[in-house]
Amino acid sequence: LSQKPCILWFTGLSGSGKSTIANAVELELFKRGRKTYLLDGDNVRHGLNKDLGFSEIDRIENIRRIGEVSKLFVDSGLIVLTAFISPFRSDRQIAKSLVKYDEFIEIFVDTPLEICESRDPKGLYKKAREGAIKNFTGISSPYEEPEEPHIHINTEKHTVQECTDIVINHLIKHGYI
Ligand code: GGZ
Repeated sequence: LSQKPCILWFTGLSGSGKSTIANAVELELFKRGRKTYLLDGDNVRHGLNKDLGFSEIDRIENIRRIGEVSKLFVDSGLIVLTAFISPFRSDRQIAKSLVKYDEFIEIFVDTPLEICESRDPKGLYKKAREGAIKNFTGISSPYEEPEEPHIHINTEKHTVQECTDIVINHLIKHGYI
């Protein structure tokens, strides 16, 4: 089965659904016989990037390393999925610039702050509001929305399955799979 290697770069707030959708897309690609690798906080922030926190400078370095690792995986022929807030436009632009123009697909997981905050599965927004967590994205640290994402997912309007289909259909339409 053929595939055109690329990076599916998911960006959005904490609790927006990036990881959920990225995992569902990866499962669908696996079912279709495609080779993938998913980078997320679980396998990156606990390992390669465990020396980094959430200051602006650390987030910049976090995304820089993730971009470089993603590039290596693209070179190895994989469809890479990344699920990080990646709040700064300039950092996403740098990650994009590391690969060929058609190898980077920016996916904006657009869930309003109020919805993310109402979900708050780990209680992080509550802690951020109380000031117990500093520099929390959306509360005390900025999130710069993508201006022209390749895929804009409005999660309020779609189920996880529909969000997954949107991404898969984009990959089919543009000849990645
Ligand atoms: C944002 C934070 C913070 C702060 C801890 N701000 O919902 P989660 O828990 O699982 O996802 C968030 C995750 C964000 O890490 P990223 O590597 O994606 O961020 S970035 O791209 O900006 O470097 C959240 C948790 O880490 N978390 N402190 N202050 N999210």
